[in-house]
Amino acid sequence: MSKIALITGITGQDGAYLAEYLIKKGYIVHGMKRRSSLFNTDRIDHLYQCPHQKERKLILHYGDLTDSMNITRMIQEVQPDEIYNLAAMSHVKVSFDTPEYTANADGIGTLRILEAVRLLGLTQKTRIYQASTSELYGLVQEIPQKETTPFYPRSPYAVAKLYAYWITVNYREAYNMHASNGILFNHESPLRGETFVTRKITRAVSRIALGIQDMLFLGNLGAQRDWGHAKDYVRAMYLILQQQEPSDYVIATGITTAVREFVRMAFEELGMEIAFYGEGIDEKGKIVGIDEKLFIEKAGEECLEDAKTLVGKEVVAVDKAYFRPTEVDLLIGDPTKSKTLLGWQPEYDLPALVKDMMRSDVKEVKKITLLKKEGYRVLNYFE
Ligand code: NAP
Ligand code: F7E
Repeated sequence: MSKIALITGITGQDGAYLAEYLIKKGYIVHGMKRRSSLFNTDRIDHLYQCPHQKERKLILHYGDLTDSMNITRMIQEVQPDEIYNLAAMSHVKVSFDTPEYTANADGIGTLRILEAVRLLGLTQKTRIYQASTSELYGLVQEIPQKETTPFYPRSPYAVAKLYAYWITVNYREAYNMHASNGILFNHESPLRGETFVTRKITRAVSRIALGIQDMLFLGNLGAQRDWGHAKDYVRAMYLILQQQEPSDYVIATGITTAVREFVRMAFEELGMEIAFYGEGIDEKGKIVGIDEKLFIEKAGEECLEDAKTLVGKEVVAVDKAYFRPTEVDLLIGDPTKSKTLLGWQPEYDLPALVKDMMRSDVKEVKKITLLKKEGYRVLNYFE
């Protein structure tokens, strides 16, 4: 008998990788997706199966974390062995603009799932994974951060996730449920949303190098994050639910890097050297050199002449619109518990992550440059 998993947030970065991973393991995967007036399933289209097909491995349901009746009905229909609660308004900066909605979806949404499992009498059948976050550490009280480090959230997003963290622990203790938190540090991939900083960078660097964008505007270049690859991190989610006892785990690489250095690594992937000068709001990044052989290998000979004209030009600047009212300056995780108890080990390091993201974005931008040549209008997104 195949195990049945229900993934909320299946259309997101992690949902897509997790669905693929679980289907390969023989699971039947049910996914909850929000209704949208346009199709919003790009990340899982390769897994999609027509509803008329027999013995489907992927079944989608409309749903929303803010609607408890809908969640309860869906869990009743699916009778899942495992629930991965990945759905969330996941953008920290946006949460300052939508604090009430964020609290409802990210905080109370988790309660709705736990309570539905309890009311449906599934506490002994259904295991629950809650997508907790390194943002809980916020103004860090200890370096590196581990499971016992006190939390100090610094955004409406993090405060909502703090509620979700503790209500998961509470239901575990009160009702003997197999409910666990994965405290995941930042994880990225070619599927990362375009407004998170790593994807914004790899996308913009590809567009600048291939001549369809002039500038990359960023916020806090000095912020440091412990970045891993989403493919490695969804494996950890699965492992957490396979443990006999529920518990909470930090998933991280143990290495931290500044946003500025991530920009440098992205340009370096294409053989371009960038130097930063100035401070604070006046800091700029200028192209100071190009390794032509590497550029041709990574981006193609046809773009080289245009790329050479970038040498000496400023291509990165700071825009305070991207600053946050309260910032999380430094995150670095200690994954000792997950390595020891789960046997989890990441396969990607940061250079391999940057390479994977750049390869994918350069490929994407090349398609756009072809369309541009055919007269299509190409927008310059600075988000
Ligand atoms: P993501 O790409 O932003 O995906 C979020 C998913 O949640 C999307 O499928 C989105 O649907 C869905 N969603 C948003 N609001 C919803 C609602 N009210 N009802 C139902 N679905 C809703 O996020 P991710 O990077 O995959 O992260 C997955 C989870 O891990 C999130 O809970 C996030 O907060 C948490 N997390 C992420 C990281 C990280 O570095 N990526 C680290 C720690 C924790 P649409 O496609 O319709 O927008
Ligand atoms: O920002 C700085 C920004 O938006 C990273 C979510 O998945 O990971 C993510 O949250 C850092 C911050 O991710 C820009 O100020 C500079 O210090 O990529 P981000 P995040 O806020 O760390 C955690 C673990 C989650 O749980 C969240 O769901 O980069 N930064 N300039 C910028 N950030 C953005 N987005 N855009 C900029 O222009």
